[in-house]
Amino acid sequence: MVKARRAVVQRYHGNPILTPDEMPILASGVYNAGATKFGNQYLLMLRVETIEIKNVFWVATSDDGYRFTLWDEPVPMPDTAEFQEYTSGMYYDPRITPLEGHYYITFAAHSDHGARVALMRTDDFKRYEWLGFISEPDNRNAVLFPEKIDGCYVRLDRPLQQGDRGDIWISYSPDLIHWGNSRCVARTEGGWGWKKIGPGAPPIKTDQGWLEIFHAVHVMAGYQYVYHLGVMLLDLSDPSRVIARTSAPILSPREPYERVGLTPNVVFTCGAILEEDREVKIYYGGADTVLCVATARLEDLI
Ligand code: M1P
Repeated sequence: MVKARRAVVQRYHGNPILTPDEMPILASGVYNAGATKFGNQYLLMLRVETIEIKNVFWVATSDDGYRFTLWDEPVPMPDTAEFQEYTSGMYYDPRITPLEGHYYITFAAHSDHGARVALMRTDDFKRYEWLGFISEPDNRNAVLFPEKIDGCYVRLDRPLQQGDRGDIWISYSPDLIHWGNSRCVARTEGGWGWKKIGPGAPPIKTDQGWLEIFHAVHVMAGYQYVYHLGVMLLDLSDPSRVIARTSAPILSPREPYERVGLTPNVVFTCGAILEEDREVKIYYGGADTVLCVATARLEDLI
């Protein structure tokens, strides 16, 4: 067995980059952010947990990808009876995909019906168009591919199976609303991902395939869920085919801000940004409490 000379993923020395204390409202957590480039800025859409344990989304922007300014108000959400019914528990984990000149946001909607995937669209991150719920329960962690493949919109998600298990699935759509032709892409396996695996950041296109950073969960001592990050490469023209998948996590909870918080021992990503120089910035939540960033070389991830 050979010990790698250095980790593929490097934590930013200034982590965490956002904490609840910096929020304009009283918050107990700010984490799991969708990420994109917006004009010449970095933009995060953050999952924020208020001290009343209610969830809101909040936008923050930055010139350098590390120092973020929080906007003054939360993201305005729909106020329809349908939206209220299916988000009566909470809504969380926004993922942003630039697609055909718009920004699409998928997120989880939770109620006593279970968890569903919801979709909205924006051009300016101020006004949002509500597009509806795009799955039945129990499904979440949906990420859209940033382009059509073979004439279809494509997504990965994580339908939940019996016993709180989950695999990564793929579905196709002609219009982003109606989805089908679903099949399983990757199953739980190994010591660090035997309980469930799910899509993390929206897929990144590379010459060698779609790069998908995913979360993987194992359970310690019979009850403690531990969330890691892994990476897999999917075929460019048939992303239901896995070309390669890491046998070890690329990031596991290790630092105090990843091990102690609202939910201990969690690193969880909803967004990563590929830079022109092939550095990948991976934004991730630490212990469901703070927002962190880590970097990797694209070729190392591949
Ligand atoms: O507490 C860890 C994560 O648990 C849920 O993720 P999942 O549905 O993948 O198990 C979500 O609440 C997520 O936000 C949270 O970080």
